[in-house]
Amino acid sequence: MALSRRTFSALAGSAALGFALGGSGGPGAPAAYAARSVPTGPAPAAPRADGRRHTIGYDHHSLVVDGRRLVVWSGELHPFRLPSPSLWRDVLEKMRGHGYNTVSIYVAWNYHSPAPGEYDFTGVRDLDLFLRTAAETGLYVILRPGPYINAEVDAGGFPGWLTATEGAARGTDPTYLGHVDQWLTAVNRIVRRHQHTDGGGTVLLYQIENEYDGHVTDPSGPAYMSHLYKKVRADGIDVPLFHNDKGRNGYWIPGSFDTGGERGKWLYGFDGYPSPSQPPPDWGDFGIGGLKGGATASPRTPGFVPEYGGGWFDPWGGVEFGGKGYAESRRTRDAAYERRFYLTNLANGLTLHNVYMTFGGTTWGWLPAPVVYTSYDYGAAIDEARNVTTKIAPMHQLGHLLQRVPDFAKLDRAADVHVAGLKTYHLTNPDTQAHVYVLRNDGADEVTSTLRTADGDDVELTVAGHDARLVTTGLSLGRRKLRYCTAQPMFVLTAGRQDIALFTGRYGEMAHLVLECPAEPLVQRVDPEAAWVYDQGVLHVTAPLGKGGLTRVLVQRGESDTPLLLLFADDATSVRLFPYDTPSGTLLVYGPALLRHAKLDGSAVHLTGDIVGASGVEVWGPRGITSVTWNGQPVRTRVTVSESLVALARMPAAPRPALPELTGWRRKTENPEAAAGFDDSAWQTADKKTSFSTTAVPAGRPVLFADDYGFHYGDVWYRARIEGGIEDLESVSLAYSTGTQGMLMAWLDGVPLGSHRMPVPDAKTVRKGSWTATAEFSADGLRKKLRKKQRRKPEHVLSVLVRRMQHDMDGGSLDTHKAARGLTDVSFKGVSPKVSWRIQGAAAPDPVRGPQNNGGLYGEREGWHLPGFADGGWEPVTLPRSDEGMGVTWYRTGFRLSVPGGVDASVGLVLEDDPARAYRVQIFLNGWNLGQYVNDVGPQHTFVLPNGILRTRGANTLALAVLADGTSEAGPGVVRLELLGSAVGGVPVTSVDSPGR
Ligand code: IPT
Repeated sequence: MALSRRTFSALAGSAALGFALGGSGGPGAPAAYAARSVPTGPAPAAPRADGRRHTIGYDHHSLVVDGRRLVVWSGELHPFRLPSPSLWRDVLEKMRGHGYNTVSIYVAWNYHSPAPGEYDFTGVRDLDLFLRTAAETGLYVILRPGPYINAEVDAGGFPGWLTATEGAARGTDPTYLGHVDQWLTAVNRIVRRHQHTDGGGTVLLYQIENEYDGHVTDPSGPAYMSHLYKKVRADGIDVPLFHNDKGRNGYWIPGSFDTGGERGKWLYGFDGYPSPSQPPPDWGDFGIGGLKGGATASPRTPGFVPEYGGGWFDPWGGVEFGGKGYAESRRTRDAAYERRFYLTNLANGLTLHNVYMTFGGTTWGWLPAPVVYTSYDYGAAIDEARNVTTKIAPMHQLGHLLQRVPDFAKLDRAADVHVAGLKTYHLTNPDTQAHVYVLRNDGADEVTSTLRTADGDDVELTVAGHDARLVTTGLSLGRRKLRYCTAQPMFVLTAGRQDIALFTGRYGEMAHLVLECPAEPLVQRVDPEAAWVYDQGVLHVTAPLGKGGLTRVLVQRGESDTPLLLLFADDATSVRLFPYDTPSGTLLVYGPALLRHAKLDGSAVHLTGDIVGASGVEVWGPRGITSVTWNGQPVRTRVTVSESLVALARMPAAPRPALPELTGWRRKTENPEAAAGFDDSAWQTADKKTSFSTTAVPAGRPVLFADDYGFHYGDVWYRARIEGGIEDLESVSLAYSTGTQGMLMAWLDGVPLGSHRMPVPDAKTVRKGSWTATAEFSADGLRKKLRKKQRRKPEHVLSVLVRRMQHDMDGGSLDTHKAARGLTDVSFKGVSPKVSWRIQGAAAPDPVRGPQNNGGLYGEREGWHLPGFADGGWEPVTLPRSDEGMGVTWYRTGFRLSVPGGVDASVGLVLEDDPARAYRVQIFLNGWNLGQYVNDVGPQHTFVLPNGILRTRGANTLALAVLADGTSEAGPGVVRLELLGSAVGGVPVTSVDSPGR
């Protein structure tokens, strides 16, 4: 393939060296390929859609953007898991404020393609808007459009319709590749406009496939990768491409497949989700520990983890192997886990990090893979309700550090150091001679030990059990030099006339900082806690962390000398410190829960952001600033000793808006399809003989797989016309395949035969993926219910409703997404009637909410879930309810919210009931399917209602579709709204289009 002109220009400039040398590395390439030619220096400024050309290169240390080293500190967020485009900005700004410089996104093919050849990038699917918003926020983007993504979504991101097409996926089958090319064309048409290389946006890197190891068994694997590579290039994508290797196998290193002669624009990446109960693995460049996998597989490209667990997904609940809820993920992979594992990555020389997930969000509608429930909170640093959790602290501290202390972009392994009781890594920057030590405690008990630094200092430090500490020596703190500090640096910056350096650690610990000062300085205590002593050219400062919030110490030699302001903060304090670059200089803002934006206008500083708890505001900035506004309101300030402006009064905590009780319910039962006389003449006939499914078609019987009839999402109805008497019927067997938590209900001539549900996953089945079962209904019960005369009739109707969950993922390139969904085989014992079938799933996809919004329940087909549906004739009821019997019942009500303007309230819907009751609920808010609640499985009880779909100042309609399997009484029980978070600030929220009918 010929390189486009644009590609050449992207290659030009100082980064060209990185490219030229990048070439096809491989196991034999020299590990010492260090391009010392790219010096240690400031990282590139936060990216924008600035219309200018930028170069993206690399050497084995790091990416090199416009000739400057960039450490990528990225967070994963899935736009499809936050169906309210305004809120993308909210989460992106939270990420930016808390130290991320990059957002990584999967683009899910199934979310954008309701049918072959149809691609929807509008409304909640507006990829262009997402990429614009990321650029406006100043974040780079790592784009990951598959075609296969995994991601705990339906079919791993493959569209439902693809499950019914010919040809094996994830290989070179021409039918498959034809569909793939259409998808990539559609995505790339948008992405092309947002590449950082030509300044249209901030797309930095682009991933093809995900965890692809099909080549182990399929010799055409390299040809498949080559096809994807060339296709993406042909579409005008010229940023570096990469793949995400599962299990650190060294798969798809540079040179492992044909890139059409193009060299040096391919990175090797691998992922990892290490268990919190094991010591963090050494997967880096340095081969510490002798492991072959990880970055050592590709010595010429920078160490890159496109996914590194920042939490973990939670499976459906139930017995032993069930999910325990996301509080548990957040507990087992807590802030210390992140510190310990991410510092180990840093110690291993990795410089491209993506935290999967940083905001997990909601797998709404029928988007979740069968293994997970609706919430994809992931135990991430930012929770599903958009609240920043305590897990943000290590992310914030590391993220700002990696962007603002350039020494970290170019580290080499240095001489081994032994520190008793602590696993120790030693690195050094060849240009600045700064030394970095990561000291890790893999035991449960706190360890106090001594580190002998390269300068010969003995540093006593304590590391808590299962935690780690970063110690740096020889760092430039503006115009002065740090000898060492027991607390972790977070940034060094210059604001106005002074240098400012922040050091962070755990609450209550004592930071000990040693600064080289050839002449005795003048030290001023801004806060009472700190102490110091000057001794033979060094200044020792000690400061307890967190006790008084922020501790400030001012170091200066005389009036003419540039002051150094040392700041000390514990975790909770550090996340309220926001460095921010403006065209007229750098600011530091302390106090609020979030700084979104800052603007300098003459002597005025205009700040916007969020207040959660009562907080003050303090600002350091360029000289000459005299006034501050916060969210448009003037703040009365005074000037402090450390040359900041500090607010005279604290801003009050955010109010907690009251939420209404949910009353005024109306109820209506449905499933008329169960009745013998129901008119199904408009339904499709199910009489196909062959299928592309991986599930076998039973000999001599029709294909009943829902996907073969175009029904790819949600519930599906079947009606069989049975010709011949059923007097001798012994039993009916219904074989079906649904994925975990699927179920069915069956009726004969309108009389309930019974229900069946997939066995609860146990140790054996939990990892198997596809769930199939056979429901056998004996005719004994039927004889009692159906009178003889009726049984003798020549014609009967069997009605079956299958709650089919989603398609399996295809992690192994085995076409497992093509396992059938719905009924797979039906047989009758004792009689051999003539049987003809009809099938009905979802109506035509909702043009706004998309195909994953609805299945084929009667109420859904009739629009009972939509806000404009007239339910006046329904029976008024109150909740909780206890109803008998099997079938589908709907409940609707409306409620109004009046959250004060300027308050960002995050609201959830909570469902609770006696866990012995076997029923489940589809939740529709303003017509949007926001999840599935399974009362006797759980563990999810709280469903986040995203603002935008939720009208926080106006009227809302809630509709609940309840499926009761008849084995117990059914609810709903308690249904209520709950406030999940509240901040003053937030972002302007545009209502998400929610057609009423
Ligand atoms: C890795 C996938 O790449 C990602 O899509 C997601 O499924 C993640 O896992 C788990 O949430 S797969 C890896 C765990 C083998």
